[in-house]
This record gives sequence, C-alpha cells and structure tokens, in this order.
Amino acid sequence: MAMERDGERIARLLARAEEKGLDYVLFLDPENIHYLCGGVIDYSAAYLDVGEGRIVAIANVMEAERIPKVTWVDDIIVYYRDRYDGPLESVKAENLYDAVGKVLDGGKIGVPYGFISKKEFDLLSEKLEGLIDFSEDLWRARMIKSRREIALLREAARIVDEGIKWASERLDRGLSEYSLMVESKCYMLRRGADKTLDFLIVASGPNSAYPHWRCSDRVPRPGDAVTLDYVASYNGYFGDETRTFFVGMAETALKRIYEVVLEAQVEAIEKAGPGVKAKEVDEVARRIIERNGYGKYFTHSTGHGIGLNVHEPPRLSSKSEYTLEPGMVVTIEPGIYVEGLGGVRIEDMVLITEDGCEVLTSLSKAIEII
Ligand SMILES: [Mn+2]
Repeated sequence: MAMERDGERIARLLARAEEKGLDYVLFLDPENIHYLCGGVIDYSAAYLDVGEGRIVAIANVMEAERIPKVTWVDDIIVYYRDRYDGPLESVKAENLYDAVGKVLDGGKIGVPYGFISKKEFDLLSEKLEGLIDFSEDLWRARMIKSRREIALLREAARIVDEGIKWASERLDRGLSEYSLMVESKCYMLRRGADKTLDFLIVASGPNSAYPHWRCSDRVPRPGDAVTLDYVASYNGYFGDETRTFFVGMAETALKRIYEVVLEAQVEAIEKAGPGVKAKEVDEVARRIIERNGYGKYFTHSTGHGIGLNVHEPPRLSSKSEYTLEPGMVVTIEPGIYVEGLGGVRIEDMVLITEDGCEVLTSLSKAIEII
C-alpha cells in the first residue's frame, strides 16, 4: 500500500516476538497501533503475524477507507455489527474484542498488558486463549529508535525549541502564565506539531517551586524565575524540553540554584553514553546537587525515555535497571525547587550514539534575563 513500512522498527519488534515464541502480537492502544502500523487507527486493533511478518488491521467500518492512506498495514479486516458491503475482507462481530477473537485462530498471542485496562483484558480473555504479557519485550523493542523514528524525534525537538524560544521572548509583556501557554500551543501547532500535551508548564515566581505546576492567571514580574516545560509531538513522536528564565533580574539565591542545576545537567549529559547504566546518569546529577546542599530539593528522577509516549522506559532514576544503548532517546532534566523562593529545571532530549550522545534540543543554557 501507499506508505512504506519502517522495516528497521518492525524487524526489531519481530525479533522480540520470535524470541518469545509468539504467533501474534496484538495491540489495542493508539500508541502501539501507531508503532506497528505507522499511523493511528481509531476503534480498531492491529496485529503482527509473526510467522509471515504481515501487519493486519482489524478495523472499525468507519476507519476502513482511511487506513491505507495513513498506515503501512498489509491487510485490513473490517468488523461490522449489522452490514458491510465494501470490497474488503470482513467479519461480523458484536464488538472489537469479539472481532479479534474471530480473526485470530488461537496460538500464542502477545499483548502488552501494561497498555490495556482490566476491563479490556477481561473482554479479550473471554474471546481468546493463549494471551501472554508482552509489555517488557515491547519496551525493549520500542526503547531503541529506528532511523526514521529518530528523524521524527529531531523534528519534535525542533518544535519544542521554537515554542520555548517564542514564549521566552514574551515573558516581560504582561501576559499571564495561562495566556503564554495557550499562545505557545498555537505557535507550536503552526510550526508543525500534530499535538501538544493538554497542559504545558508555565511556572512563574513562587509557582516555579512546584515541579509540575501547570499554569495560572499570574503574570510574571521582575525577579521571577519562569520555568517553561514544553511537550509537543511530530507525527506522534514527542519532544520534551525545559528552560528556566529570569525576568528583569535574577536574585542571588536563584542564580546560585541555576548554576548548580546547569552543572548537574551538563555533567549528566557528559556521562550518558552506550553501556552506561541509567542509574549512573541519575547518580551524577544527584551527587552534584547534593554536594551543593540542595539534595532534598531535587525530588524527581533525572530523566526518562521518550518516543510515542512522553514518558517511556528507560527511566533515569536511582532504581532503574536499564543500561543505555545506541538508538535510545532520553531526557536529562535535573531541577531544584525551594518552596517560597522558586525553582529551576533544565531539560534536553539526548540521543545515545555509538560513542557517546547527541543533544537533540538546541536552546542555549546560559542564564538568561529577559
Ligand atoms: Mn520530561
């Protein structure tokens, strides 16, 4: 069909499925359907026939005609309740789960349990035997990005770069956190994003002391630290970047915090590379922040994998058991948050390469007073 499949990505998934002895890999959630098919299909399922390497959509009637235009699936099986007169192979079914049960003829079926609800699992189990959890194996495949996925992540990084830059130039114009957020969303959508998160973080002054502040009617004022944490995706692949700016002037205490966070972030990036444990990267950032006396104010992990989901394995935390490998894309984002004073976080997206890493986001990290 029209789109050419990402062979590198599918080969990686197939290898995991073969290793597990599966006959099929079945997805019901939008991100994994996107991963397998190259695009999103609503109210549908998609599976990989491991023996034949074929990708098949079990599609709601409503989606049947759109699928060839937005995916690389090899086959489409339409499921319908009452009637279907189209040219495609079809199956009469009560619902999607019933349809999946009728299409897949037994065998070992890998489903990532981590992506479906208990209710979906129950509905599926009624119709199918031989379900096996495929969550961890799937993440092992998804953690390593193909060349095509990396190109999309680069675009996403470019968009969040542009969004943060755009907003940072407007911090002293009397716009509220909320207005900045709404305008930034529109701007990133105009610059090529296909979506942004429902909320972006625009945290000014005392609000910057909350790592996951959203936004409010507060207008940034002189002396404020303002943290912009922006997330937007390009063709489903997410960009995630954070910078903290100062309005008018930077107080000494906040400047000091900024320098410590910057050192921790730069050193953590320096550490990141193939064969390095994810927790070692966290350790580097944490040690620098602790050594400077801010240990208790760094309350989250150092970073996370990113792709079709904003937060994916490998997590860069003290508990992480993952080792970094070429092709992984992770964020590195230490921060310090002091209630009543404010906070600073600096976040970049980093691609692990054969001999180290490459930073995909490109905004300056020098302290900037707007
Ligand atoms: Mn992040």
